[in-house]
Amino acid sequence: MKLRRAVLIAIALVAVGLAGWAAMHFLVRPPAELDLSRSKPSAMGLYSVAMAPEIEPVQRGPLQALVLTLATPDGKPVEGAHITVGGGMPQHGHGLPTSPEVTAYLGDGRYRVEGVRFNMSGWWELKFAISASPGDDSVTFNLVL
Ligand SMILES: [Cu+2]
Repeated sequence: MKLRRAVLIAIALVAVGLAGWAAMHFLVRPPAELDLSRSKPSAMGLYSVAMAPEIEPVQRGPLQALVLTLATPDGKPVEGAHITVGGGMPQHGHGLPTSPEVTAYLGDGRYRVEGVRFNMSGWWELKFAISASPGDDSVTFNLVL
């Protein structure tokens, strides 16, 4: 009988854990005031940045690409930038499932970023660390799938 009770307690704990996990992943709503704009100044204002997914609307599942356009605040294209990509789901505490990278410079301050994948619905952040002649800066875009 002791074993049976232990098994029941274990099952109950697993059920509570699963319910908590499900609540965290499926019931949490993105913040109401989330900035979903696709163009904005970088955090320190060194760059004007625009982020354009190649296929709209952005989908959950497939690998996809986007174009990041960098300009100075007065509108001159920024060439020769080194850009790294990070991000994740702030409400889930995990990062990106892939490691997106800049694969091509397209001219006029436009950089192609490949290898982006969103494997869950919800609020995602895409963070770009930018290093070019104006200096080091970063920008974060929000997406809700
Ligand atoms: Cu998630």
